[in-house]
Amino acid sequence: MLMGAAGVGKTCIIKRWIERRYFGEYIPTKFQKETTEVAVKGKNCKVEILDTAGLSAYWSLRDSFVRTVDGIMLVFSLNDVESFEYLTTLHEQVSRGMREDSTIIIIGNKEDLPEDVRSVNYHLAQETANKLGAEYRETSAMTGFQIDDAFLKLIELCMDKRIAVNDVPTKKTKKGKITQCRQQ
Ligand SMILES: Nc1nc2c(ncn2[C@@H]2O[C@H](COP(=O)(O)OP(=O)(O)OP(=O)(O)O)[C@@H](O)[C@H]2O)c(=O)[nH]1
Ligand SMILES: [Mg+2]
Repeated sequence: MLMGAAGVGKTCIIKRWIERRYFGEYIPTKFQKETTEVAVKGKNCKVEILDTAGLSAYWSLRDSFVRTVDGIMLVFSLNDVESFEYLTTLHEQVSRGMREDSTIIIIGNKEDLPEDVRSVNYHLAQETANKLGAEYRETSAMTGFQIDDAFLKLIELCMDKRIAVNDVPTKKTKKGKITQCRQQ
């Protein structure tokens, strides 16, 4: 699921990944689902991507799906400091609602823009992501920069976390009964 302020590029990021093209026109999203398939760690994965609204009128729909997803991309735009500041609030809300075995990655989009219009520097964004315990990637839906990497990283993290949280090893008792034990 992609979340973040309006106009940061969530829909363009998805279109770049799935359709390998840049869709530059801005049409505000209400809520939509896209599907694709990708090989990760030698396994074919069917990936469902939820594209959510930055506009607050549609947030109730967005928020009702938080608990259902394996991974969340929190997206801000590198030339929009308010969209970056909003991430901390969003992260707090999402962390309360999401499942224990789901994962968050933070994305600074519009990396193609020149330095003079950039208002969030790499180190600040990386430091914030560290504090929130999330990976950070800078992407450009326009050029395709790190788009594959961002999605593949999130999918890998989702797979690893799911295994770590849900892998409950079994052991045999003296009577041969199988019991489950949590890892320490
Ligand atoms: N320069 C640049 N512009 C981008 C990039 N990605 C998106 N844009 C522009 O940003 C605008 C908004 O992109 P969207 O993908 O529609 O934004 P969104 O986050 O889905 O917006 P909502 O659906 O309203 O939440 C578009 O007009 C794009 O042209 C990028 O990587 N670089
Ligand atoms: Mg959109």
